[in-house]
Order: sequence, then C-alpha cells, then structure tokens
Amino acid sequence: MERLLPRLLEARRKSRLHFTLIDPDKDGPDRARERALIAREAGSDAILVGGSTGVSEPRLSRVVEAVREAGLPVILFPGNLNGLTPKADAVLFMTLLNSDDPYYLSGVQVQAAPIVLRMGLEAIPTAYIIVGYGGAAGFIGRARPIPYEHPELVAIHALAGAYMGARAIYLEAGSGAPRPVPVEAVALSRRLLSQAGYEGLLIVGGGVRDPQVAEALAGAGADALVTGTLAEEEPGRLREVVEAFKKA
Ligand code: 1GP
Repeated sequence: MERLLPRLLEARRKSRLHFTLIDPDKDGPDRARERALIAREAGSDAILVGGSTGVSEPRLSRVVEAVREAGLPVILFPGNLNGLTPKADAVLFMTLLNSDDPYYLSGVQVQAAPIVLRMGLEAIPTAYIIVGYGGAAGFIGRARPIPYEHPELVAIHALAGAYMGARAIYLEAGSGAPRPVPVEAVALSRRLLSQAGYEGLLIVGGGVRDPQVAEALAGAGADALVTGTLAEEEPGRLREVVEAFKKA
C-alpha cells in the first residue's frame, strides 16, 4: 500500500487537513469508534490516537482496531513507548524539540526505533514543539514551553525542526489549552519554513474550539489542524471548525 505521508502531502495540495485526536486513556473502543465515525462525517482526514498518560498496549490496540472501522487512516501520537501498536498505519516519530530531558529528545526514539520497524509502522519524522500552556504533554515531556509572547522563538524552533529533517512540524499548545498557539507564531513559522524550502506539514493543535480561530490559523499558514477536546465536548461543532479551517 502507498505510504501515508505522501498521500497526506498530496491531499494537502487540494485542501488543508484536519486530524481528530482520540485519547485511549479517556475513550475505550466503543466510544472511540463512535468518535471516529463522527470525525469522518465532519470532514477529518485522519485520526490521531495517543495521549500522555494511562496508555497500555492491549487497550491501545483495541481502540485502534475500533477506530479503523471508520475507514480513515490512523496515526499514532505516542507519549512514550507504550503508545505503539502494529494496528495503526503510521506513527508520528517525534522529538520534543524544547524538552529539557534527553529522554524525550533522543532516548525514547532509540528504544522505539526497533519496535516501530518490527511493527511495520510508517514513521513520520516529526518535530514536536510545545507552546504556552503545554498541558499534560508539556509536563510529562519536561518541556520548557515557549511563552505565548515569543512567536519568533516558536518560528526558529520550527525552522530547526525542518533543518533536522522533520517531515511534520507540530506546534502544540497542549490538549485543553485555554489559548491556542498564537496566529503570529504560525505565520512566522510558515514564513521561515517557506524561505527554507520546507515541503512537509505544519501541524497546529491544542485549545482550538471555534471556527474563527481555525480560520485564522489556516490564514497564517497551518497545513493541518488537530482537535481533540472539541469532539469530546461539542461534537456538533466539529464540522463547523473543520470547514472553517479548510475553506480559509
Ligand atoms: C493535543 O493538539 C491536540 O495534543 C489537541 O488539543 O484537545 O485542545 O483539541 P485539544
């Protein structure tokens, strides 16, 4: 089967992308299946499955199997080694660029690499950058979140990610963040990435709940938007947010 990243990049040429995040710590297989179906109806292009805590491989595998029934690609978004299962299509093979802990920079990746290979997962090299609030991902990953007031620092982290070979750059405010990644940080990142000839995806997520914000992030140059909490709390609004992001 054709690999997922080239398919996503091809799809991006036609439209911006939306990913729905499902956290296996919060949702068991039945709810996850239901949420994946809602996501597909709302126009999501893929499902991310992962979370910072409470993930165990047997439950994760059952959740991914259930999610697959919606027919969308499933991409793992692991917080640690326990976030891997062969049932998915791909994994965001992340380095947490602004972590202070070498474990999240390269330690866990060395542990994960042979497992990813054995599982036959497509690895999507991803620079993960935590901004502002940071949430559980920032706390667990021992990140030094980039202050909301410093969009230029976000942009140079994104540029470093591109120069280090990332094919996806994920600007993360943290799940449930009271404020998403600032529009200026996305715009500045996009500008530097374009200057550097970056051809991967610029992904933004965390705290996005309304169509105006989605539209502004799209206008600033985000290729893909991730929402998780929105679909949990207000599934009826998901379509509105996805459409606003894609039409902008
Ligand atoms: C978290 O970026 C994602 O990793 C989604 O965040 O739950 O706030 O939508 P929300």
